[in-house]
Amino acid sequence: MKRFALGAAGVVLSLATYPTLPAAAHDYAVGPLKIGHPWARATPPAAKVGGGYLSVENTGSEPDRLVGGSTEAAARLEIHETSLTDGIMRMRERTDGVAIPPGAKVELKPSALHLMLVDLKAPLKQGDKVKATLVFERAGSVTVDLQVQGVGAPQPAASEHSGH
Ligand SMILES: [Cu+2]
Repeated sequence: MKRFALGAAGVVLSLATYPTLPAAAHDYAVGPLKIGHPWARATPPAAKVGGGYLSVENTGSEPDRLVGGSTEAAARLEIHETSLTDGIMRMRERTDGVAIPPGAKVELKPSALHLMLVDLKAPLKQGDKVKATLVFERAGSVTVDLQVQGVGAPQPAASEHSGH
């Protein structure tokens, strides 16, 4: 009886801990679009905005466009572009969205095209998962988990990205 109880506890423990392991395949698909490793950067306590990053690969033969989205973590999810002008980093909203041509893989990453979580309901904490819904003109919408990584994370910590 004692042995059985221990065994049952072990099973419960392994099930409970599984979701917290680093996800080897943290990818999503909608139609011919593949969404790779969505993540967000942890924010300082008083921050009202946070950055979200991912890749979109179009394996189909028709052009598509990321036109917007929403997130449970903030009032708005905007598409921004960072550019360096006169030595100053500036961000502007890309109201026309992001083209995803057939065969292309578009990266949303720090200091470039990115998602901006505007008016955060709470700071983004490392280790959190934040749901975000992305809307594409042709493929429709898909909900992904943004994995929150450290404040200074320049790129995903997952080993699959170490070659970048
Ligand atoms: Cu921004």
